[in-house]
Amino acid sequence: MASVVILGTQWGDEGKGKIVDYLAQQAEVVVRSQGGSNAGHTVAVDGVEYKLRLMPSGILFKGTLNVVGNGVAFNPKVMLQEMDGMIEKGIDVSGIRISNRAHVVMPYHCEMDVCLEEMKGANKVGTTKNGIGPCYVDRDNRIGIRVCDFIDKEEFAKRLKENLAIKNKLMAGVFGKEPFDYEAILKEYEGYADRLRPYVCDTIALLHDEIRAGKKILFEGAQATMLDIDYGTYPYVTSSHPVSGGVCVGAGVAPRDIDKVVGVVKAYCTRVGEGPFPTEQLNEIGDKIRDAGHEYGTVTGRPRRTGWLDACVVRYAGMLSGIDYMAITRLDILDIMPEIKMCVGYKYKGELLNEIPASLKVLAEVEPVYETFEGWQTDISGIRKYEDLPEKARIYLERMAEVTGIKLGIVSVGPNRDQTIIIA
Ligand code: 2SA
Ligand code: GDP
Ligand code: MG
Repeated sequence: MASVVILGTQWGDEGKGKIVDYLAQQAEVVVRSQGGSNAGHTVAVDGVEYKLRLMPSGILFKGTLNVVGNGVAFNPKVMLQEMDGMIEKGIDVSGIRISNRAHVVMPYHCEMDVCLEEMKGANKVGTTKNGIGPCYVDRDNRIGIRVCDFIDKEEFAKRLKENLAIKNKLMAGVFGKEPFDYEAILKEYEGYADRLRPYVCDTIALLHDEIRAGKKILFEGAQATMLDIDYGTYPYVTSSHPVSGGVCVGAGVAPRDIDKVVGVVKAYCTRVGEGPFPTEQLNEIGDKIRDAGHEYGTVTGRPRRTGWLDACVVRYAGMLSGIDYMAITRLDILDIMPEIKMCVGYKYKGELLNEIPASLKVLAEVEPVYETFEGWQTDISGIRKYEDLPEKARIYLERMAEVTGIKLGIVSVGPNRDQTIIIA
């Protein structure tokens, strides 16, 4: 392993945190390059569960550098809460490095996220209300506040004033809300800046040096391909690029510095928030999967929508990100299913589609073409070798590789680090 990207191939919550944690055992640097506190990675180590949002998962390993890249929507309050939680558990946080170019999530971003969702009514995106979209909008509107400005007292005071002059007009005039208090935000954020200043640096130069020194680097994806602002089910997407190309922009590394791309694939499929989901099972099968898999949002606690694996989506993710191999997670959740289905194509008005349709109207109307597999109906959570998996499980996995055109690399059969099968 040299530098590896780990990303989600579906609509998120594939179990990226667990796979990152597994591979982070060999990593020297773990990097987040997009998203922010909207992410929720649950990692179980020695029976202890850690819920990480902004913090790179490498924090759970001693001596690892944990980089929050320039592409991250950085919420200092959440970062400090996570750091304090780690310190309480005796975890060393001195290896955190925060990009001086990352954009800061401000209280008005969170409020705007809530207000916009309310205004959209039935057309809401179903965001996590973490202010991620509004923070990126300010970046693109060129009025965002970057970490380098946030830790500079004078600059921060000036930029906050400029921003509130605009935001307070919007809040009062458009949303009918109370204006934000300049002094209160200034004081709150100065406090955060004082604590976070020692961790801020030029992470681009840092990563460049680490790469040249031959260090093992893991780029940890948040959200997933179908939530990508350009490639996902727009507008029901997040505001960043969770594909492998996004890593270059969000961390400041060159394409040639990425050696491998791992696509994490949940053995079935889930989605939180609104938007089309062709293989969704709004029936007792969906309920059974949700119950067996405890499928509820890590950040918001929302019940996740559930359905069968959509191999068309995974194939698309492979194409977009150049995935070298798949890490299949949560295969054990399907242990109880007498029958399992996999979507291998879409039909639209009687025609077979070769691509994921751009139009949501079309995607909402496609009819999944399913292949049906016999369930193995046995507990696989204790299995550690591929050849020891029931034949019926291997048939399912091998068909997945065939339809997606992506090799199998890892199969996860439980949340713990050791519940992992490596396929040579
Ligand atoms: P946002 O908040 O602007 O990024 O929301 C836009 C869409 O992106 C989806 N999204 C997610 N989907 C799955 N998991 C996410 N993280 C948390 C988790 C979610 C939670 O790991 O469980 O706790 O509910 C995540 N973050 C964003 C979101 O549902 C919208 O569809
Ligand atoms: P992420 O956002 O992609 O990191 O995924 P989440 O952490 O939001 O959700 C995945 C959940 O599945 C977490 O609770 C993990 O501990 C758990 N998990 C990961 N892999 C497996 C697996 O193979 N089997 C089971 N049963 N749970 C798993
Ligand atoms: Mg998650």
